[in-house]
Amino acid sequence: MGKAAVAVRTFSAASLKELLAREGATLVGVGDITEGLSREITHLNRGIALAVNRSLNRDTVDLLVRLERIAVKWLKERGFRSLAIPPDSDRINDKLIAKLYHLFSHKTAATCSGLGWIGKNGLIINETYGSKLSWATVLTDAPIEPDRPLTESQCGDCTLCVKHCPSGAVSGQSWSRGEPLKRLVNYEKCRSLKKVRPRFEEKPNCGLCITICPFSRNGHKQG
Ligand code: B12
Ligand code: SF4
Ligand code: SF4
Repeated sequence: MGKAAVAVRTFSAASLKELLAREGATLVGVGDITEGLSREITHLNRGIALAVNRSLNRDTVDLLVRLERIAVKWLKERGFRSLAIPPDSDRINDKLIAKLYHLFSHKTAATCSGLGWIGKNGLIINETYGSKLSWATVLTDAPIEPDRPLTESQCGDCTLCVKHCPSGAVSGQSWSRGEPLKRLVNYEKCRSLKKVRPRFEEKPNCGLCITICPFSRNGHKQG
């Protein structure tokens, strides 16, 4: 006789969400990220998506890391395992941390927790804040009730980021969760703009696809 399935009791993350909001998070969601995990971390099938309404600068990274630590501590106190994915591992010159961003994309946790979809600009679009938010993710094995995912683009007929991208990097295709291999943005073109426009040297890039987006014009940025 086969093994009887053991029902795992889920619990609400309402108190964790409230705690993180008090500590400065603009949005917190929980996603079932089972489909988006690489082999090494399949046991950590919940993603706590954290977003702050700030540009991705040093202070923002520090705030996101602090929020991640609070979530990790909260989970540990309840006996659960977790893994904090650094907000901006690309710019941190540390071999171990640099490996983590290949294990998981913040965009996956954001769509799985229903906090946004992937816009034609390749970025997470939240319907209130657009793509102005900066993101971090804590993966965990805690059986938290997940929020409802977003699986389709809500960009509609808009093509503003396609028309205005100075490097011609945005292809204009629409994202859907069922078609993960679509190439929405040519990142080589996006990166190459830095070489010809020295004023972007200190920045990761021009960011025009954020400011031009109608969804980004609503929320007032804090930093
Ligand atoms: C490397 C990197 C870059 C590179 C390459 C871009 C890229 N690949 O995204 C470069 C230097 C070009 C870059 C540029 C920028 N970046 Co950048 N970057 C990253 C970094 C460190 C890793 C991204 C990565 O390689 N992921 C791996 C690939 C495979 O996944 P992905 O494309 O990110 O996401 C896909 C999956 O999530 C999938 N997906 C979505 N939902 C689901 C659900 C399921 C179930 C599955 C299976 C898959 C799936 O669809 C996504 C799109 O194809 C992330 C931080 C992070 N850890 O996420 C920031 C990040 C993506 N960057 C960010 C930003 C802000 C920028 C810039 C605006 C720079 C700036 N001026 O600040 C530009 C924007 C250019 C653009 N239009 O995208 C933000 C995006 C915020 C947002 N609202 O989306 C991030 C999340 C950093 C952060 N902590 O907030 N970036
Ligand atoms: S950051 Fe600038 S160059 Fe890169 S995709 Fe956005 S608008 Fe284009
Ligand atoms: S500018 Fe328009 S097409 Fe581009 S991401 Fe925003 S809503 Fe989507």
